[in-house]
Amino acid sequence: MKSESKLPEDFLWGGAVAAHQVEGAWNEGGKGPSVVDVLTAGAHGVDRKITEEVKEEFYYPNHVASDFYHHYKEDIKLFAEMGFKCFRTSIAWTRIFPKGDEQEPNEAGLQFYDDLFDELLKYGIQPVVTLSHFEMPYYLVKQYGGWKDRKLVDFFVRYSVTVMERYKHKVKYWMTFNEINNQKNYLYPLFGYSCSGVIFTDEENPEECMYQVVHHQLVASALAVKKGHEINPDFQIGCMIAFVPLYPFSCRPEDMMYSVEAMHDRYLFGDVQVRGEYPSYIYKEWERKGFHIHMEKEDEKILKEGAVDYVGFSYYMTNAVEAGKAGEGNGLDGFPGSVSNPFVPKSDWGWQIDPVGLRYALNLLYERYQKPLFIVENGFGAVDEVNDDGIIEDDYRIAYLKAHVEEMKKAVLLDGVDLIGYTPWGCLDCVSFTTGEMKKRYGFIYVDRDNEGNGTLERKRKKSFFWYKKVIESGGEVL
Ligand code: BGP
Repeated sequence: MKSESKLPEDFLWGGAVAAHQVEGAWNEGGKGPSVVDVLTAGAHGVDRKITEEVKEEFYYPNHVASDFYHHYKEDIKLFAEMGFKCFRTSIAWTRIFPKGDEQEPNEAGLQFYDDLFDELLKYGIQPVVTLSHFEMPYYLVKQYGGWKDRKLVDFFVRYSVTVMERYKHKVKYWMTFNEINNQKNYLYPLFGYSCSGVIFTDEENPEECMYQVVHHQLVASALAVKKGHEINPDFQIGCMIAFVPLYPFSCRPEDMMYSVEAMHDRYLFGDVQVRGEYPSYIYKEWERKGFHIHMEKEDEKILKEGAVDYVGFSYYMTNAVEAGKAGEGNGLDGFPGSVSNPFVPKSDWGWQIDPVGLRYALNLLYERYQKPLFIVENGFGAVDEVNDDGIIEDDYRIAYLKAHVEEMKKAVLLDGVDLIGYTPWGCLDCVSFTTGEMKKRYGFIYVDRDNEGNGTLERKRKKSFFWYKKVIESGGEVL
């Protein structure tokens, strides 16, 4: 590929975070508690705990996080300095509807996002907004059992319409549910709980229950898309899937076929959101397993009318699968047949580092859906050290991102994939979702805060900050 290759002028370079991982101020401005506000800190290898209520003796990292709620002006100024064209964040549902089932929204919460979006727009940075990023109102869990209850569809739609109406002239790019397919990891409670507020009872078949819960979300997502288009026909509303392509471990036909079957897990919810209907393989699976997923008469039509405009996805890694092997995968992925891939290295957290896999992912998704794609998360979680001169030399992060941007460029410039933008995850250091740690950092901007909550919250530009600035300035030419 020619080194002078650039991505198009209107390519959306930026960065991504989620409200609960950066904002803090968990009980300010009339905000109600969300599921993550009762999640304790975890640590390397130790799961985060779901508590019943906030208890003094526990530490809840989200309560302060990076304190973006109070620092957003300073942070946005730094994003502008890097040349961001867009910034992906989520709206905390509990700032708008503190309990989730109210009729009227909380004006202070709405005003906060008005101010935040205005500040971004002041610098010509487009907000890209996720409606639900792992943080539904906790009250809905206690009162209704989370997304098991179909009433949640109405509550979510009311919330979505409220914010889409309010910000219709400020936000063009929306996404409904973050990494909706993570719920396929239903045996890993953190995902099920934070995505849908569901804790399975002993009487339930967790897998069947997960499909019911996700069906409610798919209906809610489709209704939000449809109503969003009525509010402003220029809206671009996407799905957001965690895309971990699964390679066959070998060219043994059994491994190849197993990888195709296994990939159904990756595609399922995106298939519904993009094509507006459930794919044939899932009906067969439900039949085999004897699952009955309750659907209302109108659901088929709702799903059809609420197909998304683009496919947002996160890409961190690939996995390999071997037919007949119980998993020794990376823990997070949890796919039963996943095995270590000897051809790719791993991060300290066991995430396989595979830049070529990003080009592969882009090709797979574009071939399948023929819709614009948006890489809304990608990045390298690492422990950063501030050296004696106060500098953070995160060359490992630069190397990771450089290699991924190179492959992303190939997908666009050589393969013709229609890619809207690229927003590396955790552009501002934030709380890690899976571990609850602060020390697993992704940012271009360092935030002085440690795992125990110590630190001044001061912001510092890392070496990667200056690198990314040049990348954006040159349209991806200088890497
Ligand atoms: C994705 C989530 C993000 C984010 C990211 C990195 O699954 O959408 O919220 O946290 O992963 O994961 P972690 O923070 O656990 O390293």
